[in-house]
Amino acid sequence: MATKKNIIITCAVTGSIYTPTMSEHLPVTGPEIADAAIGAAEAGASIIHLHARDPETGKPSADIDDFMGFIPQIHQATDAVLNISTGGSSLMTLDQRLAPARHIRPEMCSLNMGSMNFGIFTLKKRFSEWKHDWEPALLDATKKTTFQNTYEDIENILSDLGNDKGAKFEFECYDMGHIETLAFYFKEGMVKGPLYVQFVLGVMGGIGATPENLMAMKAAADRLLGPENYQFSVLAAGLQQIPLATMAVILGGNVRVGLEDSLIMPDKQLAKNNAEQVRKIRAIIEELGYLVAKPDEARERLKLKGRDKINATK
Ligand code: KMH
Ligand code: ZN
Repeated sequence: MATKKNIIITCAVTGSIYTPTMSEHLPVTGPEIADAAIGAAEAGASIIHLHARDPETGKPSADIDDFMGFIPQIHQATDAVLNISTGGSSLMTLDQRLAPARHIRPEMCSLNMGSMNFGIFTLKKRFSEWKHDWEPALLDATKKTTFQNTYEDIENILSDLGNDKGAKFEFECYDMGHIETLAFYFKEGMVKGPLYVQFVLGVMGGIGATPENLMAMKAAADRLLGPENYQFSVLAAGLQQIPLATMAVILGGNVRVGLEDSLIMPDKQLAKNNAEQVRKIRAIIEELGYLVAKPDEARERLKLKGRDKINATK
């Protein structure tokens, strides 16, 4: 973008990668996810990226009732943009993954720009005892499954959630080819601007979390999409979360933090909650002389349909 805008902080509060054994602070129940989201919004996140979990076991869930255990509360308590995942988890079918966003008709949802290996099995060796049997089984499953996002899947999501239900997308790009795919749909006119591109670094199967890779992703997006057509955000997994988010700010982008992407703080201690990560990146943003964007600025810049147009009830 030509002029420097305030920084949009997205907070992804629970996700489907980490499991309850890995951190006692991972939000699991409806009230926990609602508290996490409200705390993150109060700390300065303008977009909240949401997955649900089974409240008994913490297993990733695509059940609308589980989403409704926190959506109304967050919608009532904050004016943050609610961004519903369409990625779900590796054990869900595409229809299961899309059901929550189809119901909620959110202002934003994620759209993963290609099929890929999505390995989280390496996390298994860090633990010997598990709170739930599903945890090691889910990690193992990622050795023999792919995260499916075919061209047809992408087109169905663009058409159903975008054209029909008015959502804008967080385009999740885990590698250069995903930016090429986004550029293809942009040039075809199936994706309309302004684009919000999430550079995802550090997922095994995607590009690694290094400064050089982030520079290369940005250069590819500038060349393929045109700098005037997109805004970007950076999500880096694990310990690189805050360093690469800082680099995103310096490069003119936006940031995503939250326990979906990293359970820890830069000092390697477990984050006690999502707000702690939001406060950390906000302090860095402000130290660097920038401001954080409020939700209505995010709405305006991303041309979102408005918080009154979502279905935040059962
Ligand atoms: N878990 C992140 C690496 C989605 O929800 O659609 C990417 C993500 C995918 O947030
Ligand atoms: Zn997600």
